[in-house]
Amino acid sequence: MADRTVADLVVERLRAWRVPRAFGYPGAALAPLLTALDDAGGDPAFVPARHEETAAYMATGHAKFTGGIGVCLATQGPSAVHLLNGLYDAKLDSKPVVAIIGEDVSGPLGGAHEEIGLSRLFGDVCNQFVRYGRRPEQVPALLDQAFRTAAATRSPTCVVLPRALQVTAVPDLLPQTAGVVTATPGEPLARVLPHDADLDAAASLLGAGQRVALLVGQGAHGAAEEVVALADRLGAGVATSLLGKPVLDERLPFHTGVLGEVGTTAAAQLMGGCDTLVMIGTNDPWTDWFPLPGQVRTIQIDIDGRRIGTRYPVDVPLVGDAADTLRALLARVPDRPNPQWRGVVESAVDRWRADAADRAAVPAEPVNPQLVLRELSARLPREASVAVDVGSVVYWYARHLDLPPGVQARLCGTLGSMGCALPYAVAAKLARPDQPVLALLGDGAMQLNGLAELITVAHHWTEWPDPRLVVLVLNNRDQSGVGGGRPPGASVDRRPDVPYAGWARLLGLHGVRVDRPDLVGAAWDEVLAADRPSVLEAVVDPAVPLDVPEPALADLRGLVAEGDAARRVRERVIQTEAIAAEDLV
Ligand SMILES: Cc1ncc(C[n+]2csc(CCOP(=O)(O)OP(=O)(O)O)c2C)c(N)n1
Repeated sequence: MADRTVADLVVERLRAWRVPRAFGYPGAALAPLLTALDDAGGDPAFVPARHEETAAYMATGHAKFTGGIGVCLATQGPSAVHLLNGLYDAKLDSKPVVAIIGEDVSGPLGGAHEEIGLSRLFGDVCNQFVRYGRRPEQVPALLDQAFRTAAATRSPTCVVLPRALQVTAVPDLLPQTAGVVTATPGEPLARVLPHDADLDAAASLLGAGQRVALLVGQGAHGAAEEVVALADRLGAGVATSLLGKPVLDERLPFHTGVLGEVGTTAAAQLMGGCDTLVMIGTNDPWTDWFPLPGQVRTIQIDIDGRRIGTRYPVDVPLVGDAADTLRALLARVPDRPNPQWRGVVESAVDRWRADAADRAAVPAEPVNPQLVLRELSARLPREASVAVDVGSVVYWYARHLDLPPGVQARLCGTLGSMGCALPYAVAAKLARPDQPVLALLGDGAMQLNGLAELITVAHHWTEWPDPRLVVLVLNNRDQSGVGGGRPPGASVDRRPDVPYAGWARLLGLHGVRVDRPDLVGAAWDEVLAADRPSVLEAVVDPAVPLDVPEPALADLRGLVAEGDAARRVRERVIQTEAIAAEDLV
């Protein structure tokens, strides 16, 4: 039997961390590790992508859809550079990913073939942990530390493994011999709860509030019951961040929908009218749609103390798990329903829902993209996973797709990088091959990464018990970069048209092109019943307006009144915007 090598050790550590698959792009500097993965018989599997960027999105998508740690592999130089977007997505949306880079630089350093400064390149995106493996006995603990740091900090980490190290033979490592640190997989889960005094302060702040709004983010996953209990206890209205959309059943009568530019008028009105704001597990960047400065008293619940106050001034910070903290709060907050405020919120929700239906019914040339999302809403399988790209589709997803409880939907929320939906969908499908997956994207995102990753879909689909992976391409031929809403004109370059459904058929998949509003429902029925993955290409109108809700802060921008109060308000506007702008850099 061949000697056990460091590459075999790496595979063992991946297994110890229960990594089901690693996404990547092959290359010579990774060859020993890829051979070891080949020998591993699929435990873990290696999933090659068409591009390192999409491999990194797959790893991040895996983390987003499964709650596990994503793993991506690349080689030095250009291959490593390509990982960056996917890793920044993980960093900005707080997801654990481990990137393993194979390196094989020969020749004079400082200009050798494919030589780049990997530590510096990854120093920002993986600022919690970037390390080189140097000696075989370091490798198990090195990987454990990369995994544990990624999990504990909810961020990407990076390990560089020189090819020469990967091929080094290792004896069976003895525990705790000199220079050897024993490896320990697994992240010990801590229960994080705020101090009693802070919970008491939050309860008394809530007791004094008359018009309470809850803003729910992705950190509240698993806390839906507690959020609804608190809303009912206080007669509060609820809005979510874009990432928090799947947390709560959107059919609740006091659920105003997504807040922000892509969101609903009802959510903007909720923020405009409340006097008390409870932010739960959210790092929502759309601060212009938050209540006016000085309007509310605020509680923020977040498991990560570093997130407190980064988006909005906070009166009572509560650092803790969302569900546990809300339960502790519920034990202190008396029943104090407020039918009048609830009534105001519910009428805003009713008005918004009627408005949304009207918007989707407006005739367009040829199809209104909002109609396409509404027709899906009526048919969305309850066990589906939905991956959403960046572009105008986010607006339609946020406003028109009702997610039944249980449906998972994920997007590149904070980085806002195009080209993520197809790789996310692949990761979601490989994690749950017996359930349907949808990817929703524009023609630009399809051309950026989608066309290529459809090849990955075509390569894998016959292994899936439920072969449905439906790719919706909103083909508006618009290249303006603002995601529709501009009438085509001389200054707007048109995106080259591509037969997306035809490309699917060429790959042996199913493809449907729809350019009539009355056929959209039937087209959805067809792709959702297909016996293989499908592309539904909807030819939609680029001129449909995005209809951004009026932001709360807009009123203040034109403020001309003089006096101390006005100056203080202006200062807070500037301060709030500076915080938001800084965070978005
Ligand atoms: C990687 C990347 N490149 C560019 C952008 C800027 N951008 C945001 S939306 C958009 C247009 C998206 O086009 P498409 O996918 O066709 O969707 P549409 O909005 O036209 O429906 C662009 C260029 C981005 N967010 N990410």
